[in-house]
Amino acid sequence: MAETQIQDEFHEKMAAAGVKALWERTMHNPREPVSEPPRAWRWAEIEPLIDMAVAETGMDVAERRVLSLANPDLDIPAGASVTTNLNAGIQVLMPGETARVHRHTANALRFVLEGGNGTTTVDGKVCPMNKGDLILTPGGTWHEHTHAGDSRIVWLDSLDVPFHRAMHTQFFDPGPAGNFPPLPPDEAYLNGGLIPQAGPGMQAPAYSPQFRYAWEDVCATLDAMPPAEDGSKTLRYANPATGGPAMNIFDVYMIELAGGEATIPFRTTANGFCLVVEGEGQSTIGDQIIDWGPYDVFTLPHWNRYSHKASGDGAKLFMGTDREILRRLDLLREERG
Ligand code: GTQ
Ligand code: FE2
Repeated sequence: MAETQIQDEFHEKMAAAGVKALWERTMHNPREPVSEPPRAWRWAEIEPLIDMAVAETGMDVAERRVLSLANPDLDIPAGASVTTNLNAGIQVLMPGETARVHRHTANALRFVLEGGNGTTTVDGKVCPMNKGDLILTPGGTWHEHTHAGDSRIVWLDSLDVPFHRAMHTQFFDPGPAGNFPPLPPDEAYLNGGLIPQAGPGMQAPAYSPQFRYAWEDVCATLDAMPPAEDGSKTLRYANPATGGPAMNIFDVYMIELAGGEATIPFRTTANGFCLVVEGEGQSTIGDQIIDWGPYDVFTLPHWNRYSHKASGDGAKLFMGTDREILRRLDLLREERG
């Protein structure tokens, strides 16, 4: 706004009254949402920072030793986001270290990059953390980490904290842990289609009763399923009791790409990020091309049309999205092709 405009009486009086002229702010009403460009974080750059972070911090100082992936398009002083509604970071736990029990309203997941003899205990269920495992801590569940191995454990954390921040629904309890709902062990859910029913001493929770999704099971399911027309395979980490998303408003997938075949272009009002689990390739996202390799992370910001293509040997991409938030609000739009 020009200096002279602010000086005039109309604008002075509007400012004093706390109003603004809409016609001076909105030049046009865009038909399509404005989107951010995709962003990528390179494992080659992050990996050396892990040892430096360990040298820099004890758990007494850091509580959680997390390198947050800070998207410059979304960064605010209150905290980093990887994409709209989701954050992500690389967490490291050293032998003998523990992270104290706590719970929060935000949904959280960990995808293990370097395993060892570590565990996450979620509402009393002990979940081993082996390479490739996914461990959920749905909002409200008590969780803590232990490490009885002899080398570092590294995982990708992702939480829907930015959404809770926007909704002002972020609550945190430091522990000690309260009463856990009595849940069957995760093993009781490992035969898809056979679901333990609630009964005496067994409560049906509002979230997935399964907290750990082992890498071997993911690979076995991918091997057993047929590819789509573009050669890709997509599996959803589901709440076994409902077939719905792994966590209420936080949806996660594993995508296997055949080498050399580009996926059918797709765009959605949802926001996602991909962690490259295996393989190398490139993704065309909006008007950019992102080359990627193991443990790189890149974003799929809303309404950018995207297509993935792995090099000769194929690849696996872990994807987290806020799709469920938009779907439940009837705000999901998706276009293939
Ligand atoms: O591991 O419980 O990256 O509570 C941020 C908050 C991880 C966790 C994060 C958390 C955790
Ligand atoms: Fe936590």
